[in-house]
Amino acid sequence: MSLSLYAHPFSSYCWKVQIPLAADGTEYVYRNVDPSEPDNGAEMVRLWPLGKFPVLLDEDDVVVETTCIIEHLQAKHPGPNVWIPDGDLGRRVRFLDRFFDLHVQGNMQPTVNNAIRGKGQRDPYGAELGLQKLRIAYDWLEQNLPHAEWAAGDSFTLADCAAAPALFYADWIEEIGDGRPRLKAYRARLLAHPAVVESVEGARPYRHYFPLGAPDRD
Ligand SMILES: N[C@@H](CCC(=O)N[C@@H](CS)C(=O)NCC(=O)O)C(=O)O
Repeated sequence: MSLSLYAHPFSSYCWKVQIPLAADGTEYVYRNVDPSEPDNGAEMVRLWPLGKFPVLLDEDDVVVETTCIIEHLQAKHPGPNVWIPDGDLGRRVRFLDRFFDLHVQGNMQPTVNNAIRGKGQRDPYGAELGLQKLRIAYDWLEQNLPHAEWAAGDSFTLADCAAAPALFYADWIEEIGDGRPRLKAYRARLLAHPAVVESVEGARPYRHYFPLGAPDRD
């Protein structure tokens, strides 16, 4: 068995896959696509010309899109965790996975893009619309997260793999705040999970990459 993950330690979507790999204790080779290791980035684009990461290479099988990568891991390299349960619970997990990717990550990304882009390419209106939607997403989570440890109940699933990086970085852009105690406590539980701690610590040397300036916490 040979698994390689083309990824960047600071990338939120890479955390989403690093977390289940770490939680299951799955062995793999980390191919850091940081510009300081250009061969890895070039190889990744050969495998996946769209250049989005992470990319999982399982022998000759190129697997992309984080949710699909985690499904692949569950099917081909199962460990102690069940990332997508069967039945109604599985449907809830899939929905929450979409929620964190689309409505949390998706709505913080315009603010990040706005900060990265040069003059004349910025979109402050799109960034503000994203922040409005992000606040609505926070409020929805505050109302709808279960009274349980994790997003879909008592077990740590795909939904939590998506939630951890999404809420980690979203809070740097728009603080969840004391007005949303359930969501704030959920983020804190995620950041205490050993597999998440591994990704947070792996990203620490790259915090200067955060275009808005990383806050002095977490
Ligand atoms: N839907 C994709 C999103 C992946 C994604 O956007 N990754 C970011 C890094 S966090 C990326 O590749 N950014 C570079 C780019 O968009 O070219 C997934 O779930 O894998």
